[in-house]
Amino acid sequence: VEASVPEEQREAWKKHSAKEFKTKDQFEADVVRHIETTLARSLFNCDEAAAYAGTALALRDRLIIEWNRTQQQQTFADPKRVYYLSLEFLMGRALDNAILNVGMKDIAKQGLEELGFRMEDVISQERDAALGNGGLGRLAACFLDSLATLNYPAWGYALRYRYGIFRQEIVDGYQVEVPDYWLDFNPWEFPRHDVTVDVQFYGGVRKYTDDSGKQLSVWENGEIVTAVAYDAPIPGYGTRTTNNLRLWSSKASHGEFDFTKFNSGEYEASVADQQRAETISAVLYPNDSLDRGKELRLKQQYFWCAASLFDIVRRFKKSKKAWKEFANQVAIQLNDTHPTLAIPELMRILLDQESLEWDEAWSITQATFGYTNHTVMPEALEKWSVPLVQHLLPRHLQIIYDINFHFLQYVERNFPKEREMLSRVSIIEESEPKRVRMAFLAVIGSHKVNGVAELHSDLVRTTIFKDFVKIYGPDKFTNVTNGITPRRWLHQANPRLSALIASKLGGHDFLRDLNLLHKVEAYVDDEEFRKEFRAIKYANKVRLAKYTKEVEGITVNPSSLFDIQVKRIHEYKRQQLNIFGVIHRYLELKSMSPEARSKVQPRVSFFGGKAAPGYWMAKMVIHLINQVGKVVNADPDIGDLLKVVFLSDYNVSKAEIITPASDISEHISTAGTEASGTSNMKFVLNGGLIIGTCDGANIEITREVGEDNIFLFGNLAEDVEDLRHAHFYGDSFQLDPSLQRVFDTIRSGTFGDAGPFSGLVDSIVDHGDYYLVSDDFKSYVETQGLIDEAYKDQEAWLTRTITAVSRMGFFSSDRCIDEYAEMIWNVEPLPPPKMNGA
Ligand code: GL9
Repeated sequence: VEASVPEEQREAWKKHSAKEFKTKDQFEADVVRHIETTLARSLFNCDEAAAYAGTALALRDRLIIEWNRTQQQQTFADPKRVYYLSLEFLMGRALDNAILNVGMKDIAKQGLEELGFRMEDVISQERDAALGNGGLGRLAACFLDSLATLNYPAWGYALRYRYGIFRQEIVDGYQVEVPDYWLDFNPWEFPRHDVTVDVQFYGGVRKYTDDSGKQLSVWENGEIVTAVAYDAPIPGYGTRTTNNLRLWSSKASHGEFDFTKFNSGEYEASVADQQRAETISAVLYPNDSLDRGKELRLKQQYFWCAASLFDIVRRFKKSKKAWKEFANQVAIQLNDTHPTLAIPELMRILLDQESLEWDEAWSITQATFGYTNHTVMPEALEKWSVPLVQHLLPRHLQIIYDINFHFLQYVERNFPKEREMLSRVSIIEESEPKRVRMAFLAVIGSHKVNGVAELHSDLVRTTIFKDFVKIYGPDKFTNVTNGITPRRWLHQANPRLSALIASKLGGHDFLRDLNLLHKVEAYVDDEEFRKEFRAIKYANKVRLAKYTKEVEGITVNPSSLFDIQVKRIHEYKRQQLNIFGVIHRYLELKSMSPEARSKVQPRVSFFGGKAAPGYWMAKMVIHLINQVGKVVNADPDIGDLLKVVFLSDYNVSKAEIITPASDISEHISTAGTEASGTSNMKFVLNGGLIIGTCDGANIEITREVGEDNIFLFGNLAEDVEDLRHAHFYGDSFQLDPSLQRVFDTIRSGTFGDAGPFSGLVDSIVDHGDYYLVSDDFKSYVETQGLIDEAYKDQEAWLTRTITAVSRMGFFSSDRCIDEYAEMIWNVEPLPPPKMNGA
C-alpha cells in the first residue's frame, strides 16, 4: 500500500502527522487548544465542565493515534480476531481510565493544577456511559479492558442506545425512573458515517434455481433500516494496543425524512418512518434477568447481529481467504443468548449469499461461535414466539427450523431408544404459540458453552443443558470463572491502596499480573504496612460518609462497621433478607438496657441498586429500606448504633466510591441462583470481607482466601429443591419467632403504611417463600452476630482483610480472558504497534 503513494507526499504526511503529547507542557497545550478552538471558550469562561471537555479531547487525540496504529497493525498482520457481541457494555467513565491506561496520571494531574483545576473535580464532570443493567454489562466492560491490556486483537459490538439505563431518584421513599440521555457531549465516540449497513426486516422468502441448477433462497421485499457505526477507542493498560468498541445507531435508510411525503403536505408521515427507524437503537431495556418478549427488543437484537456480522464478514473477505478459513480468522463470543440470531444470520449469509452447501456452512458456524450462559433462572431464558419471528425474520425462521431438523435427526440416530428426549431438546417449544428456545439454539450453534463460576457451570451441565451434555459429550461445556479489571477496581477506585501495594512490591506490575498480590501476605505483620492499610480503609469510609451526607443528607460515623449491599434489586439476591435482618437488629436494640446497648458494635447498613421498572416486588423492597431508614435514623434511642442508608442511583462511578469503603459486603443470594457475582470480588480486593451464601463465585473466593476470611451461612444449593417442596407440602409453615416479630412490626405500621409491604411479607408467609428467606434467616442473623464480635478485635480483622486481599489474584479479568483465548477462541496476542519516535 505504502509504495503506491509518491515519496514527497509520504514525506509531507510524515512531517505533519499528528503528534501525541508526551510532556506536561504538551498536555496543557492540547487542553488549552481544545478549550479555545474546539469549544470556543477561554481562560475567563472555562468552568469545570469545559475543563473536562478540553482534557477529554486532549486524551482522545492521543488515544486515536494509538487506535489508528493498532488497527493498521491488525489489518496488516490479519490475525485471528475476537468479536465480543454484547447488548450491554457498562463502561462508566472513560477519562480517568484513559489517563491511567496511557500512563499520564502525574502529567495530567500537574498540568490541570497549573491550569487551575483539581483532577478529581474534572474527572467527576463526566457522565457514566451506562449502556447496561448490571453484572453482565460490567463484565463485558472489564473484558474489553483486559483484551486490550493483553494485546488481543478484539472488537466489541453493541448498540448505541440514545438512553442508557434510567437514572434512579427516590421520591417519598419510592423509586422514580428518569431518562438517561447521555449523548449531549460524548467525546469518546467517532461517528463513522461512511461505515453503514442496511438491515432488512419483514418481507418474504423466494426460492429460485441458479444457472448451475442449484436451489437457493432469497429474502426480499422487506423494510430497510440503516445501521451507522460509532467507534469508541478502548486503551489497554501499559500497552499501545487500543482496540475498538463499535456501536450501531439506527436511522431511516432514505436519509433524514421522506421529501416526497413532506412536499405533499404529509409532514407527520414524513417523519414517522424516520422515527420508527431511530427507535430501534433508542433505549436500553432495563430488565434484569427477565425476558419480556417484546417485538422491539427482537428488532434490536437482529439489527445489531446483522450489522455486526456484515461488518465481520466484510473484513474477512478483504483478506481474500477461502471460506474454510473463516473460523481460523474469526471467533465470535455470544454474551448470553441476546446475540443468538447471529447464528442463523451467518448461516443465511453463507447459504443464500455465498452459496455454500449446508454442511460446510454449518461446520463454519459452529466453529466460529462460543456461548456464555449467565443465569439458570427459568424466567430469564429467552424464548421468542414463532409467529413473531416468522413475521419479522421469515428467512431466519426457516433456517432455525432446518438447524433443528438436522439436530433432531442426529439425536434420533444416536439415541434411538430415547424418543422422549426429542421434544425436550427441540429448539421449538410446542407451546401455544410455539416458541424458539434461544438458549438451545445458542448451544447447538456453538462449539463451546461456558458458565461463569464453578457451581454455575455445574448447574448448567446438570439442569438446563443436561440433555445436551449427553448428546455432545461433556467437553463442549466448560467453566470460566468471572473476573474484574484491577485497573479500574483497584488502582482507579482505591489509588492509595494501589500505591501502598506498589511501594512494597516495587512497582505497579501487579496491575498486569494480579497473582503478584500474593507477595503482600508477607507484610501482614508489618506494623507500618498495617497502619497505612488501616488508615486507607478509614479514609475510604470517610469519603463515603461525606458522600452520604452530601447526597443523601444522612450523617454516618466512619468508625462504625460499614455493611454494604449494592447490586440490582431482585428477590433472588435477597435484599429483603438483609432489611429484615436490619429490622431485627433495630428491635433488639430497642429492647436492650442502656448498659447492654453500650456494648453493641455500631453499624451502618448501606443499600443501593435499581429495580426494573415493572418489577413491583423489587420496588417494594426499595420502599421498605427507605422507610426503615427514616424511622431508625431518627430514633434518639439508637443514635450511631444503627443507621440505614439507601444510596440512590447506584452506577459504576458510584461503585468506585462505595466499594473501597466496606468492612462487610453482602452477597446473600439463594444458593444456586447467582451465577457468579462480580462485586463480591471487587469488595474483597479493596480490603472488605464478605457475608455470603455458598453461591456463585463466593465459592471460589472462599477457596482462595480461606474459610476464616469469609462469613458463609445458609442452605446449600443441593438442598434448595427439597426445601421449596417442603414449603408447599410439608407440615404447616413455621416461621422463626424473630422473623415473625419482624413481620408483625412491619404489619403494625411502624415503618409507615403497611399496605405496600403486604405482598412482600405474603410472598414468604403465604406463597411458598421461593427464595428461602425463612430458611436462612436464623443463620443469617447469627452470622451477623459473629461479624459484630469479630469486628471488635480490630487487629484480627485487619489481618483477615490483608490476607484476603493478597489472595485475590485469581479474580483478575486478565486471567479470564487468557482462559477464553486458550479454551474457546484459540487466539494469540498480537504485539502492540510501534509508535513514531517510541
Ligand atoms: C448475570 C449474573 O446474574 C451474575 O451473577 C453474573 O456475575 C453476571 C456476569 O456473568 O451475569 N446474569 C445476568 O443476567 N445478569 C447478571 O448480572 N444481569 C444483569 O446484568 C442485570
